[in-house]
Amino acid sequence: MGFIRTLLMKLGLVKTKVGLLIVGLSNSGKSTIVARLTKEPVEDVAPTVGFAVETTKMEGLSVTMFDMSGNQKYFTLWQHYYKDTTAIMFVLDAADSHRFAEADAVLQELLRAEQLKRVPLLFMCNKMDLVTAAQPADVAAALHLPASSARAFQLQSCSAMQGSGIKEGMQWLLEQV
Ligand SMILES: Nc1nc2c(ncn2[C@@H]2O[C@H](COP(=O)(O)OP(=O)(O)O)[C@@H](O)[C@H]2O)c(=O)[nH]1
Ligand SMILES: [Mg+2]
Repeated sequence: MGFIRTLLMKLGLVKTKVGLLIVGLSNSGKSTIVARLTKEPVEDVAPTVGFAVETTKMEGLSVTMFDMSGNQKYFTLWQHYYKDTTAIMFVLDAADSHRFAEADAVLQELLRAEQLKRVPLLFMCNKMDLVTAAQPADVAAALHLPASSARAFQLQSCSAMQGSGIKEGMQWLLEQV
């Protein structure tokens, strides 16, 4: 983190709290990414029922993570968290191309939300350790990722299993808040 930012934080001039909304289909790897960020063993991650909330310290910031189920029946539940959301992470299982259309629907729902219009979004192209994983360019096309938009947007390849790409993605995201 830059010296100026640290100084501004000490002076109370920039935000020190981040509300991170984590969304994606079930089984995409959201909770495994959260476990990576909170340094819990990734082997212990169990399927999430409904949602989970965890707070961790990163880059001097207090990051509260709302790990939301991607199931469409929870759409209304997400909305309760929009007002506290200052950053969004969308997680995709890049190896599960059968569900790209479903993931696209969830993502478009999120992009449409008026309250989140200016909130930076990190798109995690997860499970890149699998040989069957789609390439980021193909994912960008299948999920209609914005080529340019008013919102800060970044596509990051990662493997929550191997722990690669997570730190880079989060560094970018936390610089945007
Ligand atoms: N191969 C591989 N498997 C992963 C990766 N990330 C998560 N998984 C596995 O995918 C399954 C679902 O992960 P989980 O974090 O529970 O997904 P969630 O439903 O989105 O929270 C688990 O069996 C994880 O071990 C990854 O990067 N690579
Ligand atoms: Mg989960």
